[in-house]
Amino acid sequence: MDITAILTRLGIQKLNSGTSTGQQWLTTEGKTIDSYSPVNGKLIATVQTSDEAAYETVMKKAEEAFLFWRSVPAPKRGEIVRQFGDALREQKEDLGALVSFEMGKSLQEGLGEVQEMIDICDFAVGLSRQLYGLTMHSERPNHRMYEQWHPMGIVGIISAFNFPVAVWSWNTALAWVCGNVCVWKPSSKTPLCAVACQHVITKVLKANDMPEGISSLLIGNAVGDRINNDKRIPLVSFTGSTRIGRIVSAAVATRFGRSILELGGNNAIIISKDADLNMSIIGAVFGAVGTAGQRCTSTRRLIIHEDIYEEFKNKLVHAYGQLRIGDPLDQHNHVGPLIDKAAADMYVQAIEKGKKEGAKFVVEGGVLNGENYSSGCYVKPCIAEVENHYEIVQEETFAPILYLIKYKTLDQAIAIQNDVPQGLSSAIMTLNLREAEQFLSAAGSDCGIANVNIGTSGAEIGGAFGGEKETGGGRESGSDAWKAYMRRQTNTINYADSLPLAQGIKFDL
Ligand code: UN1
Repeated sequence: MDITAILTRLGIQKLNSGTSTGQQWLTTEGKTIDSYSPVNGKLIATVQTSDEAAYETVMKKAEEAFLFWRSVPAPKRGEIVRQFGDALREQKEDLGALVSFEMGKSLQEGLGEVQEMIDICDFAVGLSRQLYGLTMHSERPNHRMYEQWHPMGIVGIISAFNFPVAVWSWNTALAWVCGNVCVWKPSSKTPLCAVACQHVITKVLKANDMPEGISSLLIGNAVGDRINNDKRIPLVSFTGSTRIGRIVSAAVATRFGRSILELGGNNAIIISKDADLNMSIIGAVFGAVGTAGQRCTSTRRLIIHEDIYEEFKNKLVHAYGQLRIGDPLDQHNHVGPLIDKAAADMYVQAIEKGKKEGAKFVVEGGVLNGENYSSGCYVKPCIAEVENHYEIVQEETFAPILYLIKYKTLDQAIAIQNDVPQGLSSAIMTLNLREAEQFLSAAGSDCGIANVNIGTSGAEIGGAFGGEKETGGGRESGSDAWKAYMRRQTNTINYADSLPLAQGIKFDL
């Protein structure tokens, strides 16, 4: 794969030249971030961070752009998003390859991520004609009541490395059709994916004579704090760890801003004795090792019925024996690298902590060495038998470590599934209708996502995405998640020739 050619086609040129390229993000001047590929450990490019002056310039442009954009009819805003989706279709191969190379996920998953962007654009275009409010009957004669949804202003989007482009697009496509403008702080681990997306949208905005402040990019960790504390940003959508999410949420709440939080998961699949075991193996293995266990929806725990526990465990161990680990751009490999060496260290520490607490590894882990693994980021997916209360099992480790837990009754399995601080995704594998319905009932899974005969990851964009408890409670993407990006206004109109008061109150002068 010729990464320089891909970057050039994406509008990112003259890498590492040491001189300004005319694109504000790519230079070795000022404070910079180096983007290394976890695929081969090599430097891809150096990106300039946004300093205070750049931040203020972006915010001024965003404020100005909002004054214009909020009055553009929503279906016209949808037309811009439609063109953005089309531009993404044209650049899908290159952008997917860049996602794969900079983040380390498989090429298929990189392309899948760009597909999610295209899909959310289509969804948002339709939505731009469906920002419906309700009408109500007034208790007063000759009065009309209804509600409208208005844009909020500048939306701050802080996204994570694991979905370097899709999660931004879920937020931004909805925010735009709702009439907001967006400032985006991507993960400092994947800045080039963000620069590439910014190029795509900038071209679309230019071609339509739209203000550039509709979509802005701000790079560097300091920007996150700035966004969280900036009163000019009424809504912050944050994707990342529960630890940082707690800080974001407190900072935004202190200034009475709104936040959408999509934080850690600790997702489990219950494998019933009535499950289709072959389907369950595929769901469990993809859930646990896909994206090298770095999705917030990754399967972390399998809660397996005691009658099939040994059989399922053996099948799983066998399946793990077939996994090919290596260059994610090679379609023969199943598992690519972790994002960086620090992530590999955290994986090693989690295994050690698990062992101290009593975890029994049935497939051992370890960091891989050798020519094909020179980045130091490739690790072996592993499996351990544990008890749910172990500290390490209660935490989210962003790596392919899968925990096995045994159960006797479905009530017990559901209790185990719910007995973690997080509440993002969950699943049951069963062909038994009663079990499936119990799992989905109010007394069942406490997660934002609950699936039957599907794994925990790979949600479609059409549903609302997010979770409960320490996952933060936010919802993004499909269904009516758009409402979080708008302010609701209740309007009462009096067309009578008198002024009757509500609740029958009399006030005669
Ligand atoms: C995330 O890991 O932050 O459901 C998002 C999935 C993907 C999105 C994951 N569609 O696995």
